[in-house]
This record gives sequence, C-alpha cells and structure tokens, in this order.
Amino acid sequence: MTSTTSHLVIHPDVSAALLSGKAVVALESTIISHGLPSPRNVVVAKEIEDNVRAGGAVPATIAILDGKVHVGLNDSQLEQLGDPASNVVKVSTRDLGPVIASRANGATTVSATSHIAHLAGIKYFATGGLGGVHRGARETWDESADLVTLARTPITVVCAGVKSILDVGATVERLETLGITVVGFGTDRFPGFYRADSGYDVTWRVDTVEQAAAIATERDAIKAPGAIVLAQPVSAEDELDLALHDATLASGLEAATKANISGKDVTPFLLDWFHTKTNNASLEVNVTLINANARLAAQVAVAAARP
Ligand code: PSU
Ligand code: MN
Repeated sequence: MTSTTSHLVIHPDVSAALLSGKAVVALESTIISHGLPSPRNVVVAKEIEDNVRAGGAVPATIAILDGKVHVGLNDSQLEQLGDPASNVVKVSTRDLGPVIASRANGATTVSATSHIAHLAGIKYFATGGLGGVHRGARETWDESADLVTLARTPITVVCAGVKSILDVGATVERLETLGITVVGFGTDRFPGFYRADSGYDVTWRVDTVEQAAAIATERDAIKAPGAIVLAQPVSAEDELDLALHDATLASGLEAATKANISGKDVTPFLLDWFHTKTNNASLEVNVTLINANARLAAQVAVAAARP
C-alpha cells in the first residue's frame, strides 16, 4: 500500500523496505528533467533504477508531481518527468514550499533530494556530480545550494565529485568549511566528473563498501550534522578526452556569459552545451558514471543494512 507520511507519498516498495530495514537508495530527478536530453533521459532514469536493484537495494527516485512529493516513482511518472511538455521546475530546497503550494511539477536537485530523502529515513543517495562553487563566483557569488544543504543533512551521497564546469579548488575548500566528509572510493584524488582526476586530493580514502558503510554508521552514531560525499571516479577508459573537455568548457563559459545565463539556468546550459558540442561523448560519460554510482550506493547501503 502507498503510504503518506508528513506530506510524502512513499512508493509501496520503498516503504516496505524502510519498514523492514532493507537497503534503499534515493535518486534525484533534476538529472532526468534538466540534465539529460529527451527521450534518452527516461531510458537512463530506468537504467539508474535497475543498477540500484542490481546492487541489491530498492531505488527511490524523488520528485514533485502536482504538488505531491513522491519518494519512489513508477515508470509512467518517470516518463512524465522526462517529457519536456510537463513543465517541470528545477527544485532546490528553497523552491520546495512554493512548488508544492502551487501544485506544480518539480525535479529535485541534490539539495532538495537530500532533504526529502533524509525526511523519509533514507540514508544513501546516488547522483552524477554535485553542484559547487562556480568559476567567477568571486563576482557572481554563484555557489550551488547543494553545498549548504549537505552541510546540515546527514546522508551519504555517492557521486563522481563535482562537475568539472565548476571552480573545483574553491568547492573543495567550501566542502571542508561546511563540515562535509569527502571520501574517495579506491582513490586519493578528488574525481572531476567527466574526468577521473580533478587535480585535487581527498582527505579520506576507502577501498571496500564495508569501509564506506562503517564511516556512514559511525557518522550517524556520533551525530555529525553533515553529509558524506563518497566520490567514485569514472574509469580511465571512459573519461572525456582532456583536450575536448577543456575546449568545450572554455567555449561554453564564453557562450553562457554572452547569453547572460545566470542563477539556476547556468548548470543545465553548460551540461547541454557539452552534450551538443562533444557529439554526445559527454552524455555517454555522464550515463556511465551515474550508473556506476547507483550500483555502488546500493552495495554500500546493503553493507550498512547487514546485521
Ligand atoms: N549532476 C548531473 N546532472 C545534473 C545535476 C548534477 O550529472 O543535472 C544537477 C543536480 O541536480 C545538481 C544540480 O544538484 O545539477 C546543481 O545545480 P546548481 O548548480 O544550479 O545548484
Ligand atoms: Mn547556482
């Protein structure tokens, strides 16, 4: 039976898993509605869920439909989110109240997804790349709300670092200041989303899912308020060619400035620029890494759920 708790509509598979202490992995929906092109986005949304299942956990994709906050979606709801005609708003934590109140459709970012997942009692979350400090932030103050939300939300987010379109060095500093624990999975280097190595170190490293689960369990026990970012790099064979990456980024940043793109439109604009200008090579990297993250998050959640 679908349960409705504190304004959340929880999918029956998700609520059954939560009640019996089984592994659940939250998934965001901005990547479906604003990060990937239609119609591939819906195919990928289902693939991500299948990877969570293959890792032994129950997927809970989070989104707002007609003002209802859903934790776990069925296929037709995933299709609705991926349809450009559905008028889906990009929803960060600040947008939750207004979008729910106006009974609109919303795709949740890392920020809003983390908040809702924690509210629902879900401890693991998989995504592609986190938002962070944008290049030029010294003038624009453009820093993703992902960072401040993760500072106060005790969840474990599996990702491929932060998007390489950002000022990675500044983001790494902000992660430290905000009390967010960054752990490399099988690496000492902070991954760079489309690239395996961003050029920065991580403070902590694990090599097994059991070690990752132990860190999350101890964080919960000691009630540290911030998230754990478990950063898994894309493999060397799958990463985007460096010269192509750098050239695309430079032209994309210039185009964004010329077109006066600001606020919440910056990230979708740059992601779309990459997909178009690299003939979808960046899209394939994005899909590969998010599927790998979904599987890893499931495995860590399973390890943590073991008695
Ligand atoms: N990672 C991806 N694709 C995306 C995003 C992340 O591979 O579309 C989204 C996430 O939802 C993230 C958001 O929270 O971009 C950050 O947007 P902003 O920079 O406006 O905070
Ligand atoms: Mn921003």
